[in-house]
Amino acid sequence: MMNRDAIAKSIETQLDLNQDSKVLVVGLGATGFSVAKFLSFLSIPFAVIDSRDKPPLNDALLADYPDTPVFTGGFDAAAFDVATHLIVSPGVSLQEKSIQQALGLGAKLASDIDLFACSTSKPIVAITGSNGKSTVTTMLGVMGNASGVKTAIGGNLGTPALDLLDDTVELYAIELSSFQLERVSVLNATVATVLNVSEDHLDRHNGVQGYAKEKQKIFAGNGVMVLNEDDEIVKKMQCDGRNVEFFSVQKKIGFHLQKKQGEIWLMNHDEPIMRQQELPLEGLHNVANALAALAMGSAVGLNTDAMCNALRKFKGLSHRMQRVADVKGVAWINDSKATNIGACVAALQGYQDKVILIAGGDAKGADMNDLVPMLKEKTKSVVLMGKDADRIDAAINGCVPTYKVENVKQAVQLAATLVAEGDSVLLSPACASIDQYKNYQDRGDKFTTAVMELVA
Ligand code: UMA
Ligand code: ADP
Repeated sequence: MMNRDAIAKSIETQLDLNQDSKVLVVGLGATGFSVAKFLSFLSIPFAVIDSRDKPPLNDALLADYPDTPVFTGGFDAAAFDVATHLIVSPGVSLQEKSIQQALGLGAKLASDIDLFACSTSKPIVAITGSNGKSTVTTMLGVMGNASGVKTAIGGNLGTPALDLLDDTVELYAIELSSFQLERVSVLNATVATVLNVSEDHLDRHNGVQGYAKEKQKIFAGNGVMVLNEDDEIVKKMQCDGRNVEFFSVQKKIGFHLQKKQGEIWLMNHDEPIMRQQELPLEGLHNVANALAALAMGSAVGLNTDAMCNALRKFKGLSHRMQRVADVKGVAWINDSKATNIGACVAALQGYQDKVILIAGGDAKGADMNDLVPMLKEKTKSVVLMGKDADRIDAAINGCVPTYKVENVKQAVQLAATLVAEGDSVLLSPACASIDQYKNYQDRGDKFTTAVMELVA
């Protein structure tokens, strides 16, 4: 973190924001609260607004900053009218009428990520993509720390970027969602990647192209671009005059795979760096994630041996292809974080034999027909739950046996009646969980509990 005066100056220069500004912090979740703390630190006056009646951090904010004007239960136009700057949380759509009106009247838009980027001179590694962001961000954290470089990880991953700022941190690895990127103007990451682009959040973005355009904003500035050679949309993001590094699990380019004396090696161009079989994570998509992480780590000068050692020990994150139990020869896998089609496809691709799939929830406007070829190839039957169960069933249209249930617990109970020894039951919903659960963790935990009840 730079000193207070340097940060104030940087924010004034880059965001035209100073102690005379009237800032409205829109959203009082984790992001809004981090922004409030940060503005207080700089003595910049602000008010907070949230459309919810009782935003999650309302009480915490009032306990710490009792004099803050807080508006809840709607987006009151009066609060917006006086604002010179809006700092809008990622959960709030920029298409909100009051936001559009305020911007039309000349208010400036900024985000917590802008404030963060203005406040550090340390290298920032920025990661986005439809899938693999959290895995790659966490890999960079373990690789950085294993290399003796104090690395802080956060952003969409969980800890708001502003809460990571600390003098002792030497490297920031920040996961960014398309919602965060759509409101970023200052980032200039030392190295950035778009891991992949598949349909997601189409309910909030203007088609896949609009969604990809938001993701591309991660490259604003002049840092190194790390691009996925295997992704048609991503590889076209290459800009002239920029340092570019590729990764690929299909072609021999940049960080890639090569067979040597019967073994597959992860390569840094011509240099073999580790054997694929040393990676504990399942699935080719995780090999792609490791290559992307290695490319980014190398771009910021991390030590190759230390990075590889960290990857050898990295067992992955919960709710991503996590084997929760083996019951009578049947593997039960929790991939609740598969909240879009791309993640579910990647999960199924990893299987040789057909699985019993538990899917469904909120499809966020995605075209479920895109999932069907993989379902035909890799599933014995599909147990469907949640808001868009009927839409998925209509897309499957009888080409695989389907069963409809009310929730994930019933899905486990039903799947248990379908299995034979040697089968895998995979929860990889291809949908968000918010129609029925608090979040994907809650859905994954309820899956695990139901599986454990079977064991008992
Ligand atoms: N909300 C309202 N009214 C408001 C403000 C928010 O209804 O005035 C709702 C939103 O629609 C949303 C929820 O409240 O459903 C939370 O929104 P928020 O902006 O307050 O969220 P934060 O608590 O600040 O958390 C955000 C990210 N959440 C979202 O983008 C929805 C967190 O990512 C992130 O970890 C955190 O900032 C710190 O950077 C979570 C997420 O689900 C994990 N991200 C999505 C994803 O990964 O698919 C994008
Ligand atoms: P994100 O943070 O982008 O949601 P995660 O690392 O949390 O990514 O993984 C989310 C889901 O996507 C999990 O189901 C995981 O198995 C799957 N996944 C991870 N990496 C990839 C990838 N490179 N391509 C496709 N799916 C992936």
